[in-house]
Amino acid sequence: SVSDLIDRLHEEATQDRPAAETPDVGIVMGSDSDLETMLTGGERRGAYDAFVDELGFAEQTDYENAPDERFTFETYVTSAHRTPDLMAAYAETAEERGLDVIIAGAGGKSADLPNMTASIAYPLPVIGVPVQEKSVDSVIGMPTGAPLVAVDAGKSFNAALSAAQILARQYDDVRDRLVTYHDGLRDGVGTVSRELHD
Ligand code: RP5
Repeated sequence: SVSDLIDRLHEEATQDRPAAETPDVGIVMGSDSDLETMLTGGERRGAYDAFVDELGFAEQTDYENAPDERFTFETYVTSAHRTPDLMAAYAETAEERGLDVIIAGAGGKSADLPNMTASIAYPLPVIGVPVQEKSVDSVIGMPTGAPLVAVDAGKSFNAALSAAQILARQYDDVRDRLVTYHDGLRDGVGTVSRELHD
């Protein structure tokens, strides 16, 4: 239940676990209808693909048991409107639970989860993902003094890369993986124009 989950988050926040065993990135979203955009990117690719396929992260489903991979993310569905208490508990405990950055996605015209999470989790950085085009203004429209970094609608893939860029300032290994991924983007660029001119 939601209250069990809230209790568990607070309990985990009191545990003194080594950094290698706690999730590095938290992915939260307002509804399970956001899962596809947030994780697989629908017709594009999403945060899950960026983390697992491109950067060698693993999903940590259980706070107690870290996977073999050093860098991990966790995924939670929590709504600013349906479960504001769970949203607040997640954001309040994020830093103590060992997270370095949160990716928060929501859709609709009242996409409040990213900005509320950013306000409560401050100073932890939060990257907002508007799940739909109509959610963009709601996600980016933060008052002066309340920062939230955001990507374009549906671009959870880029949110994962941005989260990794934040981690890369601290972990050379993540930096190297990002550079390798970026170098790979060069493959194929330029090919079409050469073929057209041959
Ligand atoms: C938002 O409302 C959620 O993030 C979701 O994108 C949208 C619709 O949610 P459901 O009605 O599909 O659960 O808060």
